[in-house]
Amino acid sequence: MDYLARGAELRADARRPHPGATHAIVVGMHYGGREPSGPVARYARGDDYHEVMRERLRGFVPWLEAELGGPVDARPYVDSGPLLERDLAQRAGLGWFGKNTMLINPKHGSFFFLGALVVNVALPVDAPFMADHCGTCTRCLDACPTQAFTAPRVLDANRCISYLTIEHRGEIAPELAPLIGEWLSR
Ligand code: B12
Repeated sequence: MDYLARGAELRADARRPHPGATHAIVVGMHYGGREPSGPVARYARGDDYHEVMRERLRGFVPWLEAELGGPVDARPYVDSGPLLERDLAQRAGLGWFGKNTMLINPKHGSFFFLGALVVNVALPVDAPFMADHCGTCTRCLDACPTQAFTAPRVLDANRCISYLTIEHRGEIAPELAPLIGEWLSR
């Protein structure tokens, strides 16, 4: 994940990647939290979410322009740029950082993608989500097959099945492979 280091400076301020940007509209999109788990992660079962969400965010711009009565310079982000999407989403009031590092919404849980439409128009700003509803619960930490969390809200990506099956090149360490089980073969 060298790409993370490359964008570090731009990520420090969500306005920087898109010159002129002042506000962000942050959205979530469900990806089947109620579907059964299985060898293929729920998020990967449908069409590529980057495309789907970017297209939907683009489709939102004409509506916004009509509402505001003028052109809006808007750029959609779905994993596509140096933007801290979870951080923005927390600041936009969508949820809190769970112990598994996912943004959790009190009504919708954590099985949703995040996307942002960065715009150059002043909009009313929602209050950030300040509560932490995790309490003493550690179910997500305990459930991780490879024990990838070194502490609550700290993920060792080198042990994360998602990292190992998407980003990692080469052989998977022999001590991790059995823990990944059938997910390795898909
Ligand atoms: C790299 C990456 C990964 C890596 C590393 C993930 C990690 N947790 O470090 C890997 C490949 C392992 C991965 C896996 C997954 N990912 Co991912 N990933 C990303 C990506 C592209 C960048 C995240 C990143 O590292 N940014 C750089 C660091 C510095 O930022 P950060 O981790 O967000 O943390 C900053 C802030 O959010 C904040 N912050 C974070 N935690 C906390 C906690 C507290 C208390 C506070 C105050 C602040 C704070 O401070 C940090 C520094 O500024 C984002 C998209 C994006 N552009 O944000 C998706 C993203 C985070 N992933 C997402 C998803 C869905 C997943 C998976 C569920 C996919 C899957 N089923 O396999 C798994 C979940 C694994 C897990 N438990 O985290 C979603 C999360 C949606 C949500 N509801 O939270 C995102 C937002 C993509 C999207 N557009 O929807 N992912």
